[in-house]
Amino acid sequence: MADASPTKWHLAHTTWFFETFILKRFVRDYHEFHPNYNFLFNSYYEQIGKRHVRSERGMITRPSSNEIYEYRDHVDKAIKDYFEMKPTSDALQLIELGINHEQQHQELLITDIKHALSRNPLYPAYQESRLNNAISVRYTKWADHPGGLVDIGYSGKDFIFDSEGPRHKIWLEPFYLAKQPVSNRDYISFINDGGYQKAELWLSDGWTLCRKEEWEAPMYWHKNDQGNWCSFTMSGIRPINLNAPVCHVSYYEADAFARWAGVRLPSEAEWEVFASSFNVDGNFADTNIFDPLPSTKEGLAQMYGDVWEWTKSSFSAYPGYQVAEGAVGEYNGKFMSGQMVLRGGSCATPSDHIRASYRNFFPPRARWQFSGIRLAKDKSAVISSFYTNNNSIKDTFLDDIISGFSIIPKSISSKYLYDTKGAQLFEKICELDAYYPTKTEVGILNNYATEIAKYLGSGTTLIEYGSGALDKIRILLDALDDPVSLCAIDISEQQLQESASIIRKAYPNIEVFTVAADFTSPLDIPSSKRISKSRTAFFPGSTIGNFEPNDARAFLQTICKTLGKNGKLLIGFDLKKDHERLLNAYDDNDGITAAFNKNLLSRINQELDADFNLNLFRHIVRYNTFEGRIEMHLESCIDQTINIGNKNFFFTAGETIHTENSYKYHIDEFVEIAASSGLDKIKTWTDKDNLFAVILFSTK
Ligand code: AVI
Repeated sequence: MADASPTKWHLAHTTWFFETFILKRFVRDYHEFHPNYNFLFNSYYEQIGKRHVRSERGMITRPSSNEIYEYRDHVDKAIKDYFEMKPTSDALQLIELGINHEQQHQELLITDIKHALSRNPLYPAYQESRLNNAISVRYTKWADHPGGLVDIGYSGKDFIFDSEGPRHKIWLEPFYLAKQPVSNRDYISFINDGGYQKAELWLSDGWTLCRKEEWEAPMYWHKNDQGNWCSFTMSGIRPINLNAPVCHVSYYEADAFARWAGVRLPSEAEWEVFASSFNVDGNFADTNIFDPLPSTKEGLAQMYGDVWEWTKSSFSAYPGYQVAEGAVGEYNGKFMSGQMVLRGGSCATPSDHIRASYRNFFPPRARWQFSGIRLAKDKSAVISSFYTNNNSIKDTFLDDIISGFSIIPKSISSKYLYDTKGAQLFEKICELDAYYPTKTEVGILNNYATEIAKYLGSGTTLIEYGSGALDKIRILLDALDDPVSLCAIDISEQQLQESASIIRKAYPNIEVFTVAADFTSPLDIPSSKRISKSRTAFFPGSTIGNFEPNDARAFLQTICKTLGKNGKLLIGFDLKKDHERLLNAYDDNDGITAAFNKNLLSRINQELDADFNLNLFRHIVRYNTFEGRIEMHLESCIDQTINIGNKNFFFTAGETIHTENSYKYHIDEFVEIAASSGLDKIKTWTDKDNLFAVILFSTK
């Protein structure tokens, strides 16, 4: 393989580096080991002279390994002798460069041996497996950065490669960085979703290469006879560890994966501002495992070691960068074209070789390095959570629309779906056969009301968040032993009063309070005349799925505060399931959900004096596998300009406005989110088809 070199060549070349740049330059009577080695072992230094063709290094049968060891001994001895002669500071700097250069080749030794062994049909193992059975931790996906003016580049006094400086300022827009690298599990979803077959996900050069090389998975992956993915490792062919970071992907694959996931790769500055607050610690070559491991740490993890992380930054000069004089100036500077930066080191990098400012670079096609993916996304492109504002006054609405339409992709907060017409349409959606969540949840509550009531005990105060028509709470009220009071919280005052008066009539012994407010903020719950023994929050309908996971966590914490110690939360949420069923639920044949979605445009027309033509937008529903959510969008059918008040917004044909996210969870994913918000699971109830779950939690 043209990029890889034989082991003995690496040893000879790193030796040649010391001979050429130190001994020949600084030691007057140095005796060159062999007159032809300069030709054989010069890698790419034009100023040093002509050299052997890179792609034919594998054919160098002579000198033998023994002769190269003799060469090494000769150079080592000469360097040692030179140390006795008090080297100049210029020479010392070059010796340090030579040592760091050699560390780079230590990594290449591993990557090139791996490649050579992988080409042997017997798939020989370099070593016994040293993989440990680390259990990976689940995690919140994104670390938050406010953006602003930051400094990047090296600022200390130790050795660095010239391209790591000068330190300089750079402006970052607010963004999120994924807390862990993309796992093999995530990557298999991309493969299964036809990621390698969809041209629209790929950069043009990447797509051409993907077709030409017939890529269908990362390098070294094979399917075994049972159709399961395995990969060639330093311990031979092994099953893929789903929780370990994906590895041996090119920049093109990393970029296509990010596009598929609806996000992007980080810039090197975004990577560095986070990495610089961590000590360099991780799975490096020193562990001798030579394979990436699953993360065992909560939070931002594996910034260092395991896999080099492709960034979206091309390798280029920082402001003020100056190429070193002479041939060593060819070390980095001349590669500042057509290469992308990778950060953080890998399981084949010596640990003391890496630092936050370290910039590795490879052409976007390269796959044989231990290269993986960490994602990032723009903060401005993220839809804010459901019901986050406490009012819908015209100014806020207009501001939100203007800011949502001024970014790419355009978006509107899903809370604006619920004006009077929108709320009516949503009620119609709940009656649709295709929209299973409402009926399924009601079924679960009916089936298990007696059991739920036992857990809640007698004399409780119920608090319902986003209470709407107050239908589902009746199932609980009917089953509960002597409930004391009900506090219904909803943003719509009118609906609250209407529903509350119905409940008061039906349940005269229960004191009913109403709070018209944004229910995501902490609230004072009015005290009842009768003393209640406990507080129970009720949050049905999978509305929690309309929150971004971080916002969901924050909201659950708010509920915990309101409940106090030993409170209980009964919450309903929609489960992950086959995509077809999900897509049908959000794109019904009667067009009710489409009308619900498009009603947003009528609302903007009416309230903000806009001129949307509803026929020129279509309702689009997608399941985003990576994020685990249904997305609703409105797609422009043609190129068009929309006037909103005195502002114009241009929509290209096919461009979408992202209008809603509806997250779907596995039960254990949700329990984990709740646990990290201070809630312990008491019991889970589901329906027979596992479509929906209702869980009872208690506060700690
Ligand atoms: C309110 N929420 C739980 C609904 C959902 O399923 O996410 C909103 C909805 N959007 C389209 N259909 C229903």
